[in-house]
Amino acid sequence: MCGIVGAIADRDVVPVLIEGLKRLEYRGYDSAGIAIVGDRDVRRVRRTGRVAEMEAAAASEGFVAGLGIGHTRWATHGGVTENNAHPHISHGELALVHNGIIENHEEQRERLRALGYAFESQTDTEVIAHLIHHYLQDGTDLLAALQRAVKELDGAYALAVISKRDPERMVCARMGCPLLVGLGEGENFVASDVSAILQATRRVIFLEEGDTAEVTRGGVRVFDAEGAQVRREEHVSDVSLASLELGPYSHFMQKEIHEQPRAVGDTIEAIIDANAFTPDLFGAGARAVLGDVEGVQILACGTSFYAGSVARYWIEAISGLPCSVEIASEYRYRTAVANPKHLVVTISQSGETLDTMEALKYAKSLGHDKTLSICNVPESAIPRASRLVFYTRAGAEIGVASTKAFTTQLVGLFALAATLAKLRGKLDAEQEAGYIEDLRHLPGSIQHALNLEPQIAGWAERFAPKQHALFLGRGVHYPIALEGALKLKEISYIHAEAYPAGELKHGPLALVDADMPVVVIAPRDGLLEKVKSNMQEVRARGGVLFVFTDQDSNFGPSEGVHVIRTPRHVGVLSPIVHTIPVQLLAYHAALARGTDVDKPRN
Ligand code: HGA
Repeated sequence: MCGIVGAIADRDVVPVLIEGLKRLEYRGYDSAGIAIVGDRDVRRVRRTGRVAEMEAAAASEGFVAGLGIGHTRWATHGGVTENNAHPHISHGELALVHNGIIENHEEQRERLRALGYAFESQTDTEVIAHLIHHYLQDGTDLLAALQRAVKELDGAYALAVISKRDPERMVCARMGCPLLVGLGEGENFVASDVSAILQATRRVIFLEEGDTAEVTRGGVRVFDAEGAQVRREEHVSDVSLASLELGPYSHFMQKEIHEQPRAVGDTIEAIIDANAFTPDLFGAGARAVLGDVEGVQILACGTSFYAGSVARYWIEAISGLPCSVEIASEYRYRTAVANPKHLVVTISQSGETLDTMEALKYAKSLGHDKTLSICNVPESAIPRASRLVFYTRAGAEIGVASTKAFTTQLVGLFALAATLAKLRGKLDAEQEAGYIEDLRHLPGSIQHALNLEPQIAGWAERFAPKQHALFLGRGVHYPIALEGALKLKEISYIHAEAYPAGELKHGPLALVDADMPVVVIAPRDGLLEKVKSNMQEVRARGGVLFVFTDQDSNFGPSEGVHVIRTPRHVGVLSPIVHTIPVQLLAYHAALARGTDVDKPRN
């Protein structure tokens, strides 16, 4: 994902921009650049590849300035080339960085071409630079030109713009992509993520949808979508610098996998303190909202979608409410039938996932006003747009492959299932006490699963030369098989598919041979005997099985069947514990293949 950082100060801001871009590297990117306004001209340096290469180029060209913007690009429109990297410049006059996608870029490009603008890149972004330049020509100032330009854009953007004609300010805008302003002493900043500016300040203002802002050394003025000046609350970020450092670990993914006992421990704290599943866990007014829902609609993307898929099993089994789960980018574009008596639950680590945000807006437009967000970042856009919120307490997640966010989301979703059940009279005191006891033991069980790392690393060596892998699970563990396959392909680039084990005979069995390792999530639950039959189907075709099962299951290794035993079966929370081995398997397979774990390609 792209990243933005900008700074205006009485000191040289180039080191601030470079440091900020390095802090954003974890988001994944393919090229990087900075632009500065110095001695009444705009200069820029861009490079494909790593920020360090661009930094060296900036140093050799003697970049020093009190005003500048920087960007890490993750290409959506136009290939990974230096010409497509940001900042984009119009007529040597203004420079702009952009996160997001401009949907009407072709139409704008035609219009600007007719006005005489020549294009250097294939990006959607370049039209914005020329559009602002066009409006500057009739004497409009930089902020007003930006405000006019954004009115003509369809799509999503976070923008920061500087101009050589206006060395005293930087202007910015947000719609659909996060952007914040950092407040310093006689210096100010913009960034798409607070981690980019923590080195300089913790005081931040989160811009809201449709906002534009003018940032000078001495202050910040924010305007809403109608152009009226508004006051946005100042926050003090509590993201710890330690969470942005690797410490003794080799990769952020490894660090974050190992942080899960702590992350889950922090996330269950409020439940343990209350010693109850209470609507208060979900914010003010939750009793009224949750008390009369007749069903649950979960909307999410990627790993969060798999967390929602686990939750469906829990919600239906524990509370008796119907629950459906849908990928947000599908839901937002289809004609859905709303039932306003259903609770809409959105799940997003960052709270800024664009498709999830748009799906929420669409659900609200259909009449859904019972909304709950499960999110890791306080004050982000999705919780702000929801009536209720459950904040996971995973801490900053730096690794691109989500790990601790997933397991803490599962904790929040389990609390929701239990709370809905209790409100509907479906959870007696004994069951409630049992679930709370299960949660209390969860960090310990996760630690036990983490201790299996050496054995799992041994398996990963065998996966490393393979091209394909199959993951199987059943029931509430099927989404864990999906998550395992996603993690493996995302960071090791081994093609991996997940199937509900019962589906094997309806096609995928044709793929199984000795070259296709088959990973099975096989806990000691009511489906274990069924899963064992599915494993026989694999063995009969010469497939080699790698099975994660509980310590107390009656399942052992045999020829072609490798077994690693996770802790004793932990009951209903078993999917959370069984997530750990598939994360470790993906991590070590990636290490064995020598891929860049924290910055996977594409
Ligand atoms: N559409 C722009 C910016 C891409 C982006 O925001 N990625 O996360 C481009 O392709 O350059």
